[in-house]
Amino acid sequence: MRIGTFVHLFEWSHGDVAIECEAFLGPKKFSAVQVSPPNEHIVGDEWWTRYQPVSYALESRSGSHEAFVDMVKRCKAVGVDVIVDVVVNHMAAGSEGVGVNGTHYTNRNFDPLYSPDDFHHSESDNQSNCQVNDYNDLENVQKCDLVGLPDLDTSSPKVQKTIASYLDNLLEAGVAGFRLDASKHQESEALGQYLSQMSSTTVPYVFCEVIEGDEEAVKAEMYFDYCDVTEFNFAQEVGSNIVSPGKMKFLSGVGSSWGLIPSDSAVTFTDNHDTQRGNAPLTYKDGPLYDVFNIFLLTSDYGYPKLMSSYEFDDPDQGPPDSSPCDGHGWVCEHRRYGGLVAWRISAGENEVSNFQSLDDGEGDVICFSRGNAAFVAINRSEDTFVLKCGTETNLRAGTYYNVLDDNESTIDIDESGKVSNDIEIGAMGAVALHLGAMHEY
Ligand code: ARE
Ligand code: CA
Repeated sequence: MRIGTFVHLFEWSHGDVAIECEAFLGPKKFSAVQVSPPNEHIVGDEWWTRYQPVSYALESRSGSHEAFVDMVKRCKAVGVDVIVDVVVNHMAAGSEGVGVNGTHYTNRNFDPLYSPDDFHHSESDNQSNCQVNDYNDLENVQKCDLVGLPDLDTSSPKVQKTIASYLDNLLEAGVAGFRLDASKHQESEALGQYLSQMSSTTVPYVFCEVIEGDEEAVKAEMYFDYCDVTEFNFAQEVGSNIVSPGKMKFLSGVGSSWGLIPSDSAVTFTDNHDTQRGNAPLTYKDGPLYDVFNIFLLTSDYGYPKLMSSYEFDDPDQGPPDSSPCDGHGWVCEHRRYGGLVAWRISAGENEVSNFQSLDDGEGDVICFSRGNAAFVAINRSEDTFVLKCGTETNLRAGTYYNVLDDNESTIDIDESGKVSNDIEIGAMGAVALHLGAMHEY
């Protein structure tokens, strides 16, 4: 079971990530931060320019090589690992261009890294390739170009060596993990091969971006030997029980019995940088209901949760604001709202969900559960204040606890038999979370 929590600081600059590690992520005990691809990419204001690599120089919209190394060092010093978004399924599209670090490229030619023969290509013409257009066909998904992006031949020894050396460079800078972008579009054995060619003695944490669609050719389980895998169905399945009222009561036992991949392989999230522009059930735009979803994400015993931290957007292509995050100018900073739950998860540890109760006479909007004797949460998804009755079982030992979702402003007493000692009001779309690590008097 994963006791950690990580956060994707989407499109934050290296300098701002370093500050956030020191000011918030470290003190709150986040295990890691996922950063946007740090390597050279095409020029442009859109966020997705970062997914079109031009070279593996660590120069990007987020900052210079020097700033990158400084960020990794500063985050590490406060106990926060840096997970890099690694884009190696493909390179930049187009017949010609220049990257943000001045590297010039032409169609399928990225001197000195890759030449046209290092890419999958048509039999008769190394300047063109098929397009990904049939998700039922493994070859098509893995060997054709994804949205027009020249597809690297990841089974080629030369390409594998080049990728492994990029990964080694990242580890040398102190990076602790990788998100392998578009893993679904790379043969899993080939992905395993380049990972095994790294020479660094550091063993990174690796997770693969695989969106397993119904009836599609690529399955998440093909990757389990090499990496954890993004479980996109967690957001869909759990989200649908949060979006509609009356269904919170169904959230006991989220896991394999729901058709999800094994918990130990799953990276979970409510939304990510793609789905918040696509089919996410809830995003920051949904206000308190989205908070309920994130609170469930972080208190669930399933998967390794990743919080999304966004900037506000109307246009889905829009790049990040030109200001410092979390100062109110265009950044959402969702992760700041749930900092207390990171320590809650650490207290909950390996304990599975127990004592799951539906508290509102079958209405199904208010639930509570415990994680062993270490942590307890009550979530009110209704539009009204709910009174958590004196006498509700928590499984906690007697004492006075802070509600960690309330910046420790309020305290709650638990009696000798593990029950709530007084009636407690939980606001609409609110929650109370208590754990052994946040007791008032002990
Ligand atoms: C941009 C333009 C395109 C243009 C292209 C080349 O938007 O119009 O053709 O450049 O010039 C991101 C953006 C893309 C962007 C790309 C490169 O989302 O719009 O293209 O960067 O700049 C599939 C993949 C999955 C992928 C999603 C988006 O399987 O791997 O599509 N996700 C990752 C990243 C993205 C990133 C890329 C991959 C590429 O997280 O941010 O793209 O590096 C079903 C299927 C899924 C499929 C999904 C959506 O659910 O089962 O497999 O996901 O539909 O199509
Ligand atoms: Ca591919």
